[in-house]
Amino acid sequence: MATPARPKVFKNFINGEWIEARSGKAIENRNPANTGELVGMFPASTEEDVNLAIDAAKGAYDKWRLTPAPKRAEILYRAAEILIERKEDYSRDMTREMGKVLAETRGDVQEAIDMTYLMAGEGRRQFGQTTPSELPNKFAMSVRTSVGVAGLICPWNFPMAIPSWKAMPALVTGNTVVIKPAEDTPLSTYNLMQVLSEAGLPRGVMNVVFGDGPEAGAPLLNHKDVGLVSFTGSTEVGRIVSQACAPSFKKCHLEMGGKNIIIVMDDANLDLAVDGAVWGGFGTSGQRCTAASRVAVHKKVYSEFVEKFVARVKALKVGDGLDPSTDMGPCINEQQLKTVMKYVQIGKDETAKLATGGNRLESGAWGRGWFHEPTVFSDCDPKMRIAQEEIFGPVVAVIPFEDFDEALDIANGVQYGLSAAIYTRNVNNAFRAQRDLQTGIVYVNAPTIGAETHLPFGGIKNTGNGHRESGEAALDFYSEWKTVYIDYSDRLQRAQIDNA
Ligand code: UN1
Repeated sequence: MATPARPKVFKNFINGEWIEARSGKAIENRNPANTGELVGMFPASTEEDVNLAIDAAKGAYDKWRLTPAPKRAEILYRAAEILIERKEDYSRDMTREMGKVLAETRGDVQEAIDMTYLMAGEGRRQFGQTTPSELPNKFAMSVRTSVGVAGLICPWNFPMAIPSWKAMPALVTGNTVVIKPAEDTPLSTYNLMQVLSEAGLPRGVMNVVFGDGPEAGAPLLNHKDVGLVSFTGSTEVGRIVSQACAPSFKKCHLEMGGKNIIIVMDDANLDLAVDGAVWGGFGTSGQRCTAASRVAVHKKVYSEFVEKFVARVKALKVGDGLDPSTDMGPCINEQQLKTVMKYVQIGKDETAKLATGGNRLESGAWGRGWFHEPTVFSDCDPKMRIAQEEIFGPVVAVIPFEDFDEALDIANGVQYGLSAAIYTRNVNNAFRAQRDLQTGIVYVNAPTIGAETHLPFGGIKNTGNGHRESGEAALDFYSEWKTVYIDYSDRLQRAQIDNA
């Protein structure tokens, strides 16, 4: 199926129709590599639009939850097939609205495809338990049930992957959805919605409301008909989301900040570790929750590592992600670029050593976008702000350490706990690290990025609130357990405790 032409002026998708926002106002979606290019105008939705979307989702819920899960899944299979056909077009759309290089936006669409297939498979699984009862002629089991209307609030850094992480498990377990994409990357969610609609998703089952967080996201948090909320974004906003969900006891999943580390031991394959640090630190311009924004290196190999790492970082080509020779694209927007510049100044003031980078790129074509040099600070103290706070940009802090225990203390000495990596050939240290690193994800001899869709994704400490996305773990968030006892004895049987 060929990709349909995308309009320039977009609408919300509510109850199976593309409709204008009540406010009549729009938000510009511009290319961060070339701000002169307008990708599209998207609705600036408000509470009225969100309420309409929630009503539609509520109206569609009973029929959808009663549709057999394997039938729900067939729609997901079809959606995945269409995504495969349109992968190239949607990847290009994504690079234009988000800036990351084409190889990475292809990966983003691929991640959506993988997640859609995975969750389609769950249509025929969603296993519960059957177990003996303590009483004769009695059957005991547990089944997953849907929750209701799911409110999904998405970030801009994985514009199709993360909406699919949330929408696919929500849909296959029988929930209906209202999704609010990030205002910087609405087109990729438009594309995903278009595909699901063509794949046969019934009207009202998934609704898209475009707009910003306070106007179009917040109304999802307080609405009595929303049963669960999933949010990916900053820890600061996550706290607001959590508090807003608390009074009505909404199920609330939060995926927030990270300050992920790569530990390089003295027995590591140093070239491999350099490869990992470059990719982990500067892939997606450092704009991943899982980005390796800290690299801790054993003193014995410190100078050799820094020399090799800095040489590789200096050679990265920054530019428009549609150019195949580009290694790293721009920051997502002006505000994010300013945050990066602010932290570079903080690093200098803290007297970290600026090993490379440190400047906005403004000459020539760079001047049209939000570009920043890939930047490395070396000789960092682990307590420095650049080694503690999430920057979400192309800035890496390199920290020397004396021994394994100190490396672990550095790794765990931050408020976040998403992803960590260790490069070592010592099996004992590898196993100790996977046990003692306080993160939801650990890599050995691989960088902090690159999570696969069929395993749990998420973090501890100020990164998460106890739930996981991806894999079977996602089903635990998007469904409720129901325990069912069937007594076929034809008499009142009291449970063991009531007969004691
Ligand atoms: C994110 O950084 O927000 O593991 C998600 C990875 C990707 C997902 C990252 N598969 O880097």
